[in-house]
Amino acid sequence: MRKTLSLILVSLCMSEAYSQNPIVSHIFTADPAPVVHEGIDSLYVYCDQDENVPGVNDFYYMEHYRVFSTADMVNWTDHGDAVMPRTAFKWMKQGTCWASQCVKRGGYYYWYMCGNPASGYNYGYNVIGVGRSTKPSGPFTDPIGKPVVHAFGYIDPTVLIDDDNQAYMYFGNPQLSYVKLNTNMTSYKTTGAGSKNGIYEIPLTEETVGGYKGSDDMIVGKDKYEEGPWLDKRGDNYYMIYAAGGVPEHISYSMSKSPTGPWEYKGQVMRTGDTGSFTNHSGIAQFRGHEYFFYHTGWASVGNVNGGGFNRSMAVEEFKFNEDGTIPEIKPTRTGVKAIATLNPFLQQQAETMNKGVNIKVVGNEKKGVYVTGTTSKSNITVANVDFGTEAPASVTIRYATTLDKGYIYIRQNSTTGTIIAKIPLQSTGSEKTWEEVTIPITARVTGLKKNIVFTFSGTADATTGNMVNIDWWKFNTEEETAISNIRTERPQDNTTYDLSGRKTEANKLQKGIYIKNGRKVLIR
Ligand code: FUB
Repeated sequence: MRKTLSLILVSLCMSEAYSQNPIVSHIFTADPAPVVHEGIDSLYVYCDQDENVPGVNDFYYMEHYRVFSTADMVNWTDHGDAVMPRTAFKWMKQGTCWASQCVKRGGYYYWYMCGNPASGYNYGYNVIGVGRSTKPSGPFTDPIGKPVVHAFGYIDPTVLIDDDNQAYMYFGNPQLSYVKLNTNMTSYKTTGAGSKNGIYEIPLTEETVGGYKGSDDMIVGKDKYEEGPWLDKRGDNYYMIYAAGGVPEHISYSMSKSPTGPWEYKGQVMRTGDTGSFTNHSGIAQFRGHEYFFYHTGWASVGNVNGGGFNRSMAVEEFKFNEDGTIPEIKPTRTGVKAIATLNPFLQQQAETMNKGVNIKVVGNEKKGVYVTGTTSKSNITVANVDFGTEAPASVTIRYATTLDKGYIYIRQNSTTGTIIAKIPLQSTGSEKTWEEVTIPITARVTGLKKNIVFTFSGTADATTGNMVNIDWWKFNTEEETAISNIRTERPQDNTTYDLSGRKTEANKLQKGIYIKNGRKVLIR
């Protein structure tokens, strides 16, 4: 469903909302790869979803790639669980959707990812593949039906298209290597001086990455490249940022004046700290003049599952490059980054745009539609930094689908127990996929900048589906907009039909047009 998030820019001093780390709390997310695609005023983060099941898959079990985007740094839009289905890549083994990165070239977005090959495919131990889409949030499909490159240790691809249009893809654990991608972005040049069939290996020394692993498995020197490379460029400086040191990992970096090195080790960016995850994986992106550093932690708890090394969650910090181009040390924080814009509640907002989600599911993709499911009366969705301005809304419209005839969605100020702004009675729409728009009057006057508004739920989940309600989008309405909307105050009891001016109309006198019956729009053709 089309993203219509639109934001009013405000100065930083007007807005004190913070993202709060981790940035996604309704699922576990790992290996963040941030990017601002040319021509789109949002920051996207591509990642994978940790779905470790203790006792079943006690390792990195990931079956879904995920994409999140933001325009304000405090509310993130979850683009669904089917943005790049693993099943679209027949050669990729189930549950091995590991780290990734997406770049745009021409009219296509290319999402590079890694994992293990499915049984029956003779691709060695690790594979790096690519999905392609015309949209940044997909759905992505397999353009070539095979990996781009494969061999033991070929994981964690990072891609940079340089100013001369040559694209470089680095990857690897424990060896850092790169290829020069062809302009089709799905294959690489298989010849080149100093390469083995097009694969260039970076010498891992104290000079290039601060240290190396000795024959007795000990780290020799101050540091050591491990995995998760991130290739980027600012001015004429190239950056290689990577997880280092063995586990627990920290983040270190090297710099060069060329995308192919020689690389010079510069030091640690994020030290091993109390992040609750023994791996770390980072990426940087510049958005509206701010530099952001993304990494992962074990900080989120999802439902009753605690975070940890196999249940990770993405986080973000703002930083500034030093004057000489080096990167300062960045500390992990719980507060995260400041909002850079407010969210306008008078514009249609997707339900999957949120600061925090508890006991909810976000499913679908841009083609099928993305929506949020509230599953229990403990489900809630927090939207941050919402600016109602000076005119209090008179009503709110919500597009939902439910099989329940009991229960409510509440919209509250500030917290899950805050003042109720609107109370939306649930009435069965016929099925979980039959959508209806309902407009409800506001119960508490609200103006100005609100730190949060929170959607909470009451009722009992459908015994068959385990769900309560699916929400597509919501929007507050001014008095003027409300005057031409149908207002439902409670579950409608009669079948009276109204025209859009609110005049009662006899059923046998309906002309062509839109009417309201039982609080639902009826189209007479
Ligand atoms: O997420 C699986 C693996 O853990 C990634 O490929 C590594 O970078 C590490 O974060």
